[in-house]
Amino acid sequence: MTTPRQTASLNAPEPKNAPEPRYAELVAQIAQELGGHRGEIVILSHVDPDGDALGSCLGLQRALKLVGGQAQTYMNVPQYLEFLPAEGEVLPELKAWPEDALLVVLDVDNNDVRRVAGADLSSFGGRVINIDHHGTNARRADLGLVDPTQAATAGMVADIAQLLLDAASKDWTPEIATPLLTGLNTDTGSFRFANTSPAVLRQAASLVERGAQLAWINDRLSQNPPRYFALLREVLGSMAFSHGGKVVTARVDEAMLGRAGAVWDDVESYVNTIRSARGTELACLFKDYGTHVKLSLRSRGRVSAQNIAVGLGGGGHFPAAGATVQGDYAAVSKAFEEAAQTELERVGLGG
Ligand SMILES: [Mn+2]
Repeated sequence: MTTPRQTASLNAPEPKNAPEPRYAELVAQIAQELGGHRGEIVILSHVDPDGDALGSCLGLQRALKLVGGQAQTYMNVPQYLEFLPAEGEVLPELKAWPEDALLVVLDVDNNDVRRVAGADLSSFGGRVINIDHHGTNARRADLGLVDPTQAATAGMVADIAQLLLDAASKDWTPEIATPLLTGLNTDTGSFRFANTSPAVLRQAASLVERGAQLAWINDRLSQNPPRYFALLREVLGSMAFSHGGKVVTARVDEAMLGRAGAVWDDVESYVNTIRSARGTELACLFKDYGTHVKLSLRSRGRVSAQNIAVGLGGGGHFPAAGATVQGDYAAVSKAFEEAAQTELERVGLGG
């Protein structure tokens, strides 16, 4: 499959969406190395962390601690996910690399230094394990498990946690299973997106059997503060349809955040609100920072959000992807509309 390219400035790799053929072998290798490591295991994920980023990190950290390891996640937890970690369990930023540290990077390509958050990777010289499900991953870790057929990184971490617990003759706890189920839940849009495969439902069922609290996760994820509704009014006010109603967009800028008393962390969920507009194939939420614009893309299963994001220098998955594009809103929205048109034409929806 070729990927349409919209700009000349791309150096993102071609997405590879085939399953990882050595999956079981790599899971076993990673579990063995993590379980045998003496010294601290530093766990990191991506900027703008989501439920899969935090859930994967927290599930792994808790499993490693249960089997006697030292593990610490560094992440700025967004407010809507603050219910998941205990106080002080996740630290915002690693100041200095511990001696003999092993680094685990979850849900993001460890080579993408602009996307990995929580520590300065350029000052780290130790071994790196990478576990990810993005097809755009360049696969250059010391030990990597990259399987784009997985709906979430958390499902892979669950397989690794199983082997860690087995080797130490320890049982699953709700505290380990719940964050991992949160990752499956959020990356599938609460088991509603096209990536909700039989495999991910089996992974979810298995985590519920191991004590994961699905109803609690959904209750906590669905709670919104009053500023959410104030910003929702702004987002709905900016909603626009294009390409004969097949594309829906909305835009948020600093002034709108100011009026609603909201922050950028609050914005991410609105793309899922606008994507439910009937007749649309593609939704895009523009986060307009003035000098650059962040795009959050969601597709309905016919057009590829990933193709459009990669064409704009970003990445992601077929149903959900994103890009950060330098330039003002007018220029970036024009580039997006062109990329969307190319993708609609590619799948025969261009007319
Ligand atoms: Mn993910």
